Amino acid sequence: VIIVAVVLGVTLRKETETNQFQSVFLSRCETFKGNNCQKIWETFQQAYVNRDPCKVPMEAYDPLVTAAPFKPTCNRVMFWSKTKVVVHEFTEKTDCFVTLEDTLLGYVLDGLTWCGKEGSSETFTTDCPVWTDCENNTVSSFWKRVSAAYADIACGNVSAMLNGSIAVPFSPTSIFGSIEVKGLNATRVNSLTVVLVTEEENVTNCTDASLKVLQKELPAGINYGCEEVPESQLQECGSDPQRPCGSCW
Ligand code: N1C
Repeated sequence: VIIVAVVLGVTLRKETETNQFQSVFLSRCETFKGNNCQKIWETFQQAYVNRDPCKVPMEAYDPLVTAAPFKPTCNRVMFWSKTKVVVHEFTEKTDCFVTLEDTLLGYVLDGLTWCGKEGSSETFTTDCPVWTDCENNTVSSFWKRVSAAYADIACGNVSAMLNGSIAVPFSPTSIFGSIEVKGLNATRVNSLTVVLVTEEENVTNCTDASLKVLQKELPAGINYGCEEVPESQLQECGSDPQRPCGSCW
């Protein structure tokens, strides 16, 4: 009886882990109208279920990107690196900019952890490998794949919020540096404006060496600009929803 109870208990616990994750996935997905969320969920799962969580390449999510495609977005795309809280505080308040987390796939998976296991059809949300454990892990490969898709649909003038309070605001190994910058399509994108968010104690400014590296990495034909914007100015700017887009810096 004890063995049966333990086996049953473990099975039930696993089922709830999958079910809990699935219900978060589906309820977040349903907030975007006009999508087949059940189909998107099934396509998503196929990327990692029954696989070694360290052997999920970014291509595993290709069918997902096909099932939930990104729409071309001109002049509103906002990338970011090491500014997750500030950028979303800002974009939440104005309709001028769209981050990946404002799109269906970015919104659904933001802040979540998931992985599969060989020989199992479950989704696990604990003990999943992270970047430092292995490069091709379930979660990093997802962000790399959707970031590539997001860069690919960017058009016109794009922006990137970087952190002026750290020594190296542009890192070529970040997702922004390694995937998004290189993935911009010069036939569609005119310019990239770096919004370097500064605080009272500025560590860097627009003349920073790492930003020279960024300019070099930018595909030929895309113009570059940089604005130093104090965090207080961002907050002020975001608090006035009537303010015209593009007047914040
Ligand atoms: O590696 P980063 O930043 O440069 O990646 C940020 C960059 C943004 O422009 C987004 O479009 O890549 C996209 N992106 C996300 O939208 C995202 N949401 C949550 C990348 N990563 C994202 N995450 C998680 O934060 C994910 O787990 C990843 O590893 C971090 C990236 O943080 P970063 O180093 O500040």
